[in-house]
Amino acid sequence: MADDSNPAGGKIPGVKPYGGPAGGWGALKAVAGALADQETVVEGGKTLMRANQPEGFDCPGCAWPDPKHTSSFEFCENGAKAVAWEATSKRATPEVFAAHTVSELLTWSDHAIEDLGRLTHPMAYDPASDRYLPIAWGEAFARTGAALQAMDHPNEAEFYASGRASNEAAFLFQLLGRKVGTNNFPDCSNMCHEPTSVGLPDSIGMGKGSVSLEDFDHADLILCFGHNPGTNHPRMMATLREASRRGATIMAFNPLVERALERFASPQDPVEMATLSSTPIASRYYQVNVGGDAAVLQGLMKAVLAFDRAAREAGQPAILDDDFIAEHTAGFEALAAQIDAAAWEEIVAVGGLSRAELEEAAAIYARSSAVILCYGMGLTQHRNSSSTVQQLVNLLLLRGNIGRPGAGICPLRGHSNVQGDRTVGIWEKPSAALLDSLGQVFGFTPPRDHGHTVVEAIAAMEAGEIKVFVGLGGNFAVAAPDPLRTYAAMRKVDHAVHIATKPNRTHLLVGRETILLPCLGRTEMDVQGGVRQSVTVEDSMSMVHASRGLNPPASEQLMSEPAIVAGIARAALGDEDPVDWEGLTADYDRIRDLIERVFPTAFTDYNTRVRQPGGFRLPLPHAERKWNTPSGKANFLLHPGLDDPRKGDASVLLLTTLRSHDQYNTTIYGENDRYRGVFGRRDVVFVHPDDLAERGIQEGDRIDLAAAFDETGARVVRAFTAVARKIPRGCVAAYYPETNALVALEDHDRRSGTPAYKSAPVRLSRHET
Ligand SMILES: Nc1nc2c(c(=O)[nH]1)N[C@H]1C(S)=C(S)[C@@H](COP(=O)(O)OP(=O)(O)OC[C@H]3O[C@@H](n4cnc5c(=O)[nH]c(N)nc54)[C@H](O)[C@@H]3O)O[C@H]1N2
Ligand SMILES: Nc1nc2c(c(=O)[nH]1)N[C@H]1C(S)=C(S)[C@@H](COP(=O)(O)OP(=O)(O)OC[C@H]3O[C@@H](n4cnc5c(=O)[nH]c(N)nc54)[C@H](O)[C@@H]3O)O[C@H]1N2
Ligand SMILES: [Mo]
Repeated sequence: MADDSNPAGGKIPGVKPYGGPAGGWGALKAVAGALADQETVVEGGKTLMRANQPEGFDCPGCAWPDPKHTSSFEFCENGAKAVAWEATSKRATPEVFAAHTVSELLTWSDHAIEDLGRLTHPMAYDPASDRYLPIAWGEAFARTGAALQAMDHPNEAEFYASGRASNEAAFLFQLLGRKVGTNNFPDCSNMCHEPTSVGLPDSIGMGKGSVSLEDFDHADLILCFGHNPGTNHPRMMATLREASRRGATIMAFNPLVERALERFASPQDPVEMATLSSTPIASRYYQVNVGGDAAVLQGLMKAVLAFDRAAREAGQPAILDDDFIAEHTAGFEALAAQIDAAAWEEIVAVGGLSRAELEEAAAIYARSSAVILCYGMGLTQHRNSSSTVQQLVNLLLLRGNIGRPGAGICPLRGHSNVQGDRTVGIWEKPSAALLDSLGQVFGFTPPRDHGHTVVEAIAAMEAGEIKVFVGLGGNFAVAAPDPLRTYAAMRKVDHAVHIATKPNRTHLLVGRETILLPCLGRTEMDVQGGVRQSVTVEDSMSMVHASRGLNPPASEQLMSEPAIVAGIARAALGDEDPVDWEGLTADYDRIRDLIERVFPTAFTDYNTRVRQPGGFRLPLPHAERKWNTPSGKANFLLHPGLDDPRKGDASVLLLTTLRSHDQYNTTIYGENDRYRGVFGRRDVVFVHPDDLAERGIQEGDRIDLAAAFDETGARVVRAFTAVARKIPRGCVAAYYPETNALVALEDHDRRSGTPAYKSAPVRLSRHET
């Protein structure tokens, strides 16, 4: 296992080796720092203790589930930072906006813009003064309503959603969009786990994971492909740590050696904290090539098939689960033929793992009786990701590792309610069943044409086809690829309205008319008609539960997301619209009753069941081996062929763009990436020492990265610092969103449209001043 993750430590300012485990005292210190830095109001610590409690709020940090939702708060640095960032005492008041033009704010860093603090008033952009000025709520709604009514066609609107919105807000949002007459719902999923939503249904009948948290107690092997839980799902570390202590094997497939996948000290374990000890996590660490996972999966399956044949010939028990394959699956013969035909040479070259390594991992898989396969963005953000997700399933199906205790597939969702938003209808490609049901319950004819994904929305905006953009949270333009085109496209929209907690760069890419509507965050009390309301969210494992904020709102002017969506709806649809938007906002039980009517099977007795401690689990047929596919079976699916984003040019490197430990997507809390040994800066590129030497570049030198196949020559990021790392040859890594300029809009998963943020072909050269 590679351990020395920072060979050059000490020589470069802000880059030094990180020797400790993930977690531990460093994590506790970081929490204290985050709370102090944000001058967190209302007893920051007390707020934290109410996260993920039955009577508290759902942590906005990630979508990892809670053990039964009743245990004591699980310590999590990521969650603490998210809470501190939202519960800050800093305010972006009208006075603050009066002091800075939008042109000036655009020169600020992403960190500085959001660090202005919480939005306090509805604000409208004033082109004459180049400033945001306060506006009354009624006027804001009226202008947005008028803009939506003035369109020539409903498809001239985009309704973007980020994944923090509650089920209630998201349900009203999709109803608003469809009543306006469009399915243009680009959402953050389109940049995230869309290959899961597109790939899994063909394989196993549903675009969601199959495991529950309890399954981790029964697995004897856990495979981790392309995710970094120490930073992005810290509460998962408690689960992995337990599994490791219990003796389960954990294998990581990742081009970078991530510290938390090596060893972890639980801040909740008094012994580990007192003795500075830690628990080893992955016992096998495989440094796959960037974009090499499909090849690795082929290699693993090739070895498993070979072991199976050898076992049968030797008269030993088969490795494949023959009964499962016969009863529950289709397509095995074709898959076996494809795998047989795949050449080891290509598998090794593309995947970056030797045949011996692949056989070793496959042998462990073949010996294990219950296997869970977890994966994240390292797997989903490539050109063939929907198919690669299906290869993950193939590997599991070979030994019946889906739909029984301790086994299954576990996509790690990002935003805390990104899965729920999709469940309640935020989807640009809605099923006919959803539209039929909506039409029946609400007595209207929903649009049937499919709408835009994020990438398609940007293209339409660029082409001048979009007049209105409504953003329910998020930072659309900064999260998207190719700022050169995306920022310009954003400015072409006539009327943009952003529902947000804090200002960000997308809000500054103003068009003719741009409005900011400040909303309550998760941590805040939402009182409607004198009654404290709860909202509901769905975690990564399909558990739906209630969330209720406790802090006083950041400003008296704030409205809840459901109330804002209802306000826009009333203004856009007019008084004659029969939906009782005002009544729904006054009591969220009524919104849930409507969700239940539209989705009677999934949300039976919604209001009753969500009041039970821990909430309830949505039906997951595939977890019970009921396959909702046309064949009624789980399908082995073929891979269309390994990809070569370098187009045969060996001088091209593949760039993967990552999150640091101190950011939440486009929200940059600070400039440290503790576990990777980077402090006070983000302008670094991790490169293999030999790739540097080959180009005559020394570690610590300034370098430029240029998009490899860009005819304009404009897609360059300049003056980054080269840091040598143990990363496979030909692969480089740098932070998102600073390097999004290198990701071309056209480079996305062919089937789901998810941008290939994790395999951008680039060239690296010395920076010339
Ligand atoms: N603190 C914090 N928590 C978060 C977020 C955050 O930004 N900050 N974001 C949230 C969101 S929206 C999401 S989607 C999740 C994201 O969580 P993750 O999926 O963990 O996201 P990333 O950090 O982008 O990258 C994951 C890992 O993939 C590896 N990787 C890169 N390229 C490849 C590859 O080609 N193959 C393989 N096998 N691995 C590769 C990287 O080295 C990295 O360790 O986290 C959520 N939680
Ligand atoms: N290069 C590269 N690009 C990527 C990725 C990558 O790995 N590499 N990852 C992609 C992924 S996985 C994702 S999910 C997207 C993320 O894309 P988004 O979800 O659009 O981005 P966020 O950074 O999460 O959004 C931050 C903003 O959300 C607003 N906000 C925060 N809390 C709330 C709230 O409670 N309500 C409302 N209304 N607004 C709120 C604040 O204004 C804040 O500025 O980025 C994608 N982009
Ligand atoms: Mo995400």
